[in-house]
Amino acid sequence: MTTVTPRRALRQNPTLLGALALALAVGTASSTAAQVVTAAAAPEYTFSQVMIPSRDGVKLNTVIFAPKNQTGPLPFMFIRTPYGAPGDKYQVTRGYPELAAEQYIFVFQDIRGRYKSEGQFVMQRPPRIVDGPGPSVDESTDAYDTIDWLVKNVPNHNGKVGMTGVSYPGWLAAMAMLAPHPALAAVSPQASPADMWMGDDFHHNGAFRLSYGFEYAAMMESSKENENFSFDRYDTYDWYLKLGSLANVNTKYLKGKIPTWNDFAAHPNYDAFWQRQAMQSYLTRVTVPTLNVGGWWDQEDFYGPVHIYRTLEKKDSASKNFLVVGPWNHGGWRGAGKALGKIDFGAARGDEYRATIEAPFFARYLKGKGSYTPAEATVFESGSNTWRTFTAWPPKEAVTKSLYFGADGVLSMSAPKTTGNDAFVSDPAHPVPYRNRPIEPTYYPRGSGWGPWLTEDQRFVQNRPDVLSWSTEPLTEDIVLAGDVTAKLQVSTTGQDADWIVKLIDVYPEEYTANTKLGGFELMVANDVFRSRFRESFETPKAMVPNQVTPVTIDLHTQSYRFQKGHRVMVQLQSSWFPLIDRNPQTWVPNIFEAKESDFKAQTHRVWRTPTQASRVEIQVVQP
Ligand code: PG9
Repeated sequence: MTTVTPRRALRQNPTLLGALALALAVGTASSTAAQVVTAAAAPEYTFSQVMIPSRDGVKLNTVIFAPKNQTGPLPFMFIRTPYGAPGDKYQVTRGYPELAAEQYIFVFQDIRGRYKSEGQFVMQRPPRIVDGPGPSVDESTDAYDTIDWLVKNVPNHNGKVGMTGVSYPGWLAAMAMLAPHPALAAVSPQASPADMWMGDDFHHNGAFRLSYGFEYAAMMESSKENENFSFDRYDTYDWYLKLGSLANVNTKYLKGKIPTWNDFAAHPNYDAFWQRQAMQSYLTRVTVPTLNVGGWWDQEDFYGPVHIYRTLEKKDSASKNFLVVGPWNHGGWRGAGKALGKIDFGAARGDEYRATIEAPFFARYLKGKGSYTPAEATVFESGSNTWRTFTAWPPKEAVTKSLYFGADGVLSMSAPKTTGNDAFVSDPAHPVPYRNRPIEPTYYPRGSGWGPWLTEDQRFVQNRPDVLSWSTEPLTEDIVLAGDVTAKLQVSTTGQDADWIVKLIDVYPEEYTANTKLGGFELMVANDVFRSRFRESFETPKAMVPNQVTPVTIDLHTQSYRFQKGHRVMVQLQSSWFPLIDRNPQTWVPNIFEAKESDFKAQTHRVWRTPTQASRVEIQVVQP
């Protein structure tokens, strides 16, 4: 039996406050100073539904909401989605209250092959090669053809189109700007993935995101409309463990019918399949003003927005490419965004962002209203809970400091003076859970722990024998992380492959008077996984030599975070994160999707601290 997904409901009715009237004093001296757009009195709409033809004849279901009290020509706000175009105005008034108040003609479209649109769905259809061989359509041409139809057929518009969307819709917005229609005047890709193998939904550094990859592929490709995989138990940790080898997915459940799962299994390395899908190589110019938006604790697509920003920034001679990152999970800025899990960010940061950045950005570029230009980089500094702006990201003034792993669990800024190692046994039969059990399916039931898991208190694994940790003394002054975080490990294993998961953590003081319930809380600030087989090449994996000390570098991405005086900085290291990441057999198999049960073996892993080759986490910091 299958369960109809609440995902569509989530997409269409995110937890929003409805009409907002914000008069915000945002952050500190370095905060964003911008025109505030209020969201009172969202208008009523004239609703129409049309099948818009694309160049190959496939018709795309499109719904148009034109404000009834429209007094003059308006721009379009165009959102393409695989999750079902809305049938009522609430997607507009609740999802985009400030833009609704500002007045746009809202247009939503089902992409080809999904919901009421014709054609074949292809997961993240790779862009066509313009004027080259291969298909003549892609998501960019579908956006182009629709915009062309809109400007020719819908009355009372001003000739300008904006596009936005979160996640898959964000990616679709980014695709539209590759070869934009002349009417496309501004785009805000939000939480858009950029590279599914390197760092977004499906893999991180080649380590397969099992629970997400499996559940998302099944949800999207079991039918034209979202359809969740039905688990036979509440705690999916048990289900995935019992599954055993990934080969069982097709044998027992999907039966070869889900193309994306088949692609996962057929392309375990960073081969032409993944490279062709990754966005980086297509981002060769900034075609329209681009507002890239992401969340520091995005559990799905954090790699994407930062990489799209950084890639475009290299070509941004006209200064039209901007970055905003706030204290949110996946799409958290479409709601109030005041808190995530137990962590409170002091005010409704999502409301602030939408009113003071997003609405003025579109008002300027689509309506010629005001002169607002976003700062190059607007980032929320969690810890101190302030918005900060920078002229570059990472900031030009940031310097790199090392946090060295020492003996007896000590983390310090001094390199070790003697050689040693910390060892643990990693047993694939008992993988470390990535979040507190029970681990509900990703998107249901409502309140599944998936959304806020990156802010969970890491004490839940602290004392496991297969989780190492190093910690500083309580800080005597603030450390302000503003920029990149990189783990540089020296490791060995008795096996031939191993995963390394590194977590940079803020440890709250035991007596935390601001909120006694958070005393000693361990908040993850940066993290990621690396699969050893890819240490030299993502295209060509290579076994580890048993017991040979080997360097492994892990990109822990980027952050803006103030470790406050009195807090401690901690690094935790472990070798499994289950079932977020599939289990590494730890013996050599060319393709883990084909591993046999007998290939999975417990191994001893070591993390080395040699004066000349010290394991450490490097952080970019600015003056407190
Ligand atoms: N993270 C989802 C996704 C985007 C693109 C491809 C696959 C998955 C989403 O929330 O849309």
